[in-house]
Amino acid sequence: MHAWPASEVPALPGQGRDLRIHDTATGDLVTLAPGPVARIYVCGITPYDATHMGHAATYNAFDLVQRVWLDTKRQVHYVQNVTDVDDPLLERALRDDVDWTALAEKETALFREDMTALRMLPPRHYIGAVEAIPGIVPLVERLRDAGAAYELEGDTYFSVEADPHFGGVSHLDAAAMRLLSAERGGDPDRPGKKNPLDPMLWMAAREGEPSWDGASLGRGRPGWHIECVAIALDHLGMGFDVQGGGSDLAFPHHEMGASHAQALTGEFPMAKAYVHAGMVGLDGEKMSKSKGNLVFVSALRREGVDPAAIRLALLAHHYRSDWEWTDQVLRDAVARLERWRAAVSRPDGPPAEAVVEEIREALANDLDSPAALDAVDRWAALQQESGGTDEGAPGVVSRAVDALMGVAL
Ligand code: 5CA
Ligand code: ZN
Repeated sequence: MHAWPASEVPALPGQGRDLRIHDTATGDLVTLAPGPVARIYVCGITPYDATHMGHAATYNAFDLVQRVWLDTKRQVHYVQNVTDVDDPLLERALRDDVDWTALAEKETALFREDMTALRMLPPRHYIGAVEAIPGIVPLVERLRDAGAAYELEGDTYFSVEADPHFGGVSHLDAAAMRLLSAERGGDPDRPGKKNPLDPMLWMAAREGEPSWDGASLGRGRPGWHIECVAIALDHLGMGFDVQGGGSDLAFPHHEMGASHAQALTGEFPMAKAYVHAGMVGLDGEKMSKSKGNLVFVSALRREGVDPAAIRLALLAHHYRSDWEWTDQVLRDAVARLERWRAAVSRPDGPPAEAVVEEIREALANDLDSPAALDAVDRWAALQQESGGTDEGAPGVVSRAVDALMGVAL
């Protein structure tokens, strides 16, 4: 499917830094050394109740990853999926008595608009689960033929025992895995499974639900984890640089994905770094579609909030921390945007080189966007207090803020 239009990324003077980022699989900060084309897969939305502030915060983190890479003069091959068929989407369509494809299309369109307004760079390949089915079926058949998958009452399950590295992404103990599996789309209590954690690869057609031709698997629809593996391997291949998502994807989604890919290719893990963003909450609870405690990007835009202020509100939090959305967070961001715009509206100002380097340094250091904002705050305060004589400095700061953080001043 089509993605959304790219905003321009201004070129900056000087040289960007290599990104050091926290990898969940090793539990460490790793300095990534991508080739001339850095490869990143970011898990996309399940298209209902888009785009809430939690989504926006997670996509903001991975937009920063790309901007740091682009600043090192690399190209970026970015792939994102849309889980446009899955249980929660079908359940929502049923609840609201709407056609599931119409719901998915409407929400995906809204997500594209929000991403465009927030100046998030688009993926080169934006792929729906439904359009990926012809590539998913042969992978499931291969897993089955290799003994890594088995059939249970017509459904096909992956056997986690097929992967000697299983657990190597999230490092959780069995009890925690079982709990999270039940919470996040698994069915650990279904009788007949070899291991309660085994996830479904292919679900046989159910009465009243959509289904597709699955060749030797029979009619059905794909499981969630194999969807992302098929899309990532098809477009990026094994050993790409980053797989990203919110921290709720570490287990089971990224763990199972790495296991599927291991069983298919013999390599582990699929990505060089597994990067996870913290959860955004509202009123003490994780913002989630199932709880319904959501603040939407589009609702704020409708109220006339500048998308650049929303973006600054996201950037004010370190991507790995869990944080709460409040009215004050937005008020602070609106005030900061006003200060920055005033500061860059003059033709001259304090020197820009140091602030550009500080932003670079901060973002290359595990995407420390609060430190980057702080650097610009200090420059803007200096501009307001005593000004400066460097001709063109405000333009350089303005371009740096746009190129490295996606904020148009
Ligand atoms: N379609 C799957 C991924 S393949 C999915 O998880 N979709 S989602 O719509 O539920 O979430 C999209 C992304 O937003 C995921 O990376 C998820 O981790 C992230 N996300 C969801 N809720 C929050 C939240 N409250 N805070 C931060 N990130 C969130
Ligand atoms: Zn995914």
